[in-house]
Amino acid sequence: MKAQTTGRVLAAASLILTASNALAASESGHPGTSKSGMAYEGAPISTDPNVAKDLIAGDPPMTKAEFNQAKQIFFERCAGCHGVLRKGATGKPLTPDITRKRGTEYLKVFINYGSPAGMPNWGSSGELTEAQVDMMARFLQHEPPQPPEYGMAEMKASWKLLVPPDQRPKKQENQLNLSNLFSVTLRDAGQIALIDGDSKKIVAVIPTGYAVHISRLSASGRYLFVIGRDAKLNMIDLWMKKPQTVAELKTGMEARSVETSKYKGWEDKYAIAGTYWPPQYVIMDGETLEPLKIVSTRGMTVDTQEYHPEPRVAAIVASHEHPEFIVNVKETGKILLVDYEDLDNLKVTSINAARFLHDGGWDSTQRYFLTAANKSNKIAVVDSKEGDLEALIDVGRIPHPGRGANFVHPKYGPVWATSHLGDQSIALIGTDPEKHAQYAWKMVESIDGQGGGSLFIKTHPKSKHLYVDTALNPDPKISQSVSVFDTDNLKAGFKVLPIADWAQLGEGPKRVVQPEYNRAGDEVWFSVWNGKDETSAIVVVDDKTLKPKQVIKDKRLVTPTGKFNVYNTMHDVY
Ligand code: DHE
Repeated sequence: MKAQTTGRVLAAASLILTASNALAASESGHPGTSKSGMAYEGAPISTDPNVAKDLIAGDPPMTKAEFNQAKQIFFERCAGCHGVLRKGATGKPLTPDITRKRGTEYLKVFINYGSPAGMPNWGSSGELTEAQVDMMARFLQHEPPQPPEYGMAEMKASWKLLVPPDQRPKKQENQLNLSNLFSVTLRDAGQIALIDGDSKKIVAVIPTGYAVHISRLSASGRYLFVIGRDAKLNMIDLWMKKPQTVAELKTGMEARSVETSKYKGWEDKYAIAGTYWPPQYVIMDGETLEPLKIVSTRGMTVDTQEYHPEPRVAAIVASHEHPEFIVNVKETGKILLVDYEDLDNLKVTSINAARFLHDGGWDSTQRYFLTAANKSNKIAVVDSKEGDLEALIDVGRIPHPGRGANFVHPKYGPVWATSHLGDQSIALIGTDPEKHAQYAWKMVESIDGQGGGSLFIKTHPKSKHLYVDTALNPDPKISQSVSVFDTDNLKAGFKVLPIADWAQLGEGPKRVVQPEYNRAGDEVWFSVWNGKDETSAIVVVDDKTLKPKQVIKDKRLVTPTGKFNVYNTMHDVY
């Protein structure tokens, strides 16, 4: 099977639905789906192929070796969209009651040539051999083998308390300006880089889980939590002479989210990680990562009220209003308020939102959590004070805010903005029910950016600029640049900053991804995300002049994606 340059493994996605279908087709060899779109949705999971049950007898025949190989391919390439249990999510359900009716030949055509709805052309693209396509078509007609569950015994066995709290420094032992330190995901290296925001020097490179996803800070800012796709969680003590991992826990088999308790009196007390597989979350001790409480998210969907066996945990934020974690459950479309006051008598409020919940962030008052229900093209708003759903707002196609962007609009007052994967629009939502009640929880304006395929949008309370990336746009000109708006004069349209050109990297996809401000709010950092074997960079832009200030290039900067400024992440500034 052809190796992937970037290590990103492909799965279907009808994500990039811009007018550039022709471009998409030429890039991916598949009509309607860009290579980047395919790459975005799926990622390898670390499920051990040898753990599932023996070959299930029945038609169509498969050898045990074939079954195991097909299982591995499915987990790596297909589960991202179709779900591990093939119940369907972004991709169609593929349970045997459906696939057996279709039969081997029909399934082979689909796997070979894909579909305009977003299924990649695995066969004709050369990703799978003819024999593998045939094997996958047969495999799909068998009952899906379930990866193993992962409970307290497994978690405890994986737990490593490398430096116990009493052996850690009593005060900061290094000279770092911690509040302007950046934790940078080095995606395909399985590491993070700590970069000093003042000198722009890499001060440490720390091994973490596989294909790291995000970093979050403890409420005090002392501990950095990094979660890998393989669900390995690293807790890094930034006070040590040389910041290093002080505790580790494998929280499951596949994960994307981690957060820590932030409510007054509960700072640094707990951490929580949500997993894609098994579908559950775990609450841990905030100083040691000792797993304390595991809760399954399996249950009924919000709309059809059917049982879903695999509702994955997406974004998690920590409430500032109550001792609660706010947990997005993707497939059920429910948002959980998990009260961590009494873990033995756990109170969980389940809020009906919409499918499929993904990422989101706070409004500027940090009372309302705004989050994307991406396949419903809606933003759900949770009032964390009252503990209920405030609104469900129709926006553009496949909203993808990251944590979103808060600023004061000249007419509508405080707004929160999201960009979209599926179209070029940027939705502005009024967030001030006190002084601008007539605009609150409405999409007050939709402005056009330079294209679809946007993943992240960002501004800062000290800035008058709104930056929008378009990392997954099929047109390299667009994916390698960002648009920037003047928040006082959105009508003037956007300027385009050719970030990747400024980095002067030569060959490679060079996607420009995730704006992140420094502590002062006068610089914005962008990753120029290249292939694993190509040179990547971080471009620092002067927010006043919109000119490049510095390009950080270093051979250790392998596939940088997310960047997390300690102060801004710790205080939810965006
Ligand atoms: Fe992410 C955030 C899931 C692909 C970079 N990503 C998130 C969050 C979730 C998520 C649930 C919110 C976490 C939180 O706030 O608690 N991401 C997924 C996926 O399921 C998906 C679509 C496919 C996959 O298999 O992983 C996916 N994500 C990507 C990428 O391809 C990106 C661009 C590069 C990468 O590193 O893999 C990517 N995701 C990010 C980043 C954030 C993120 C940088 C944090 C943004 C922030 O500002 O908080």
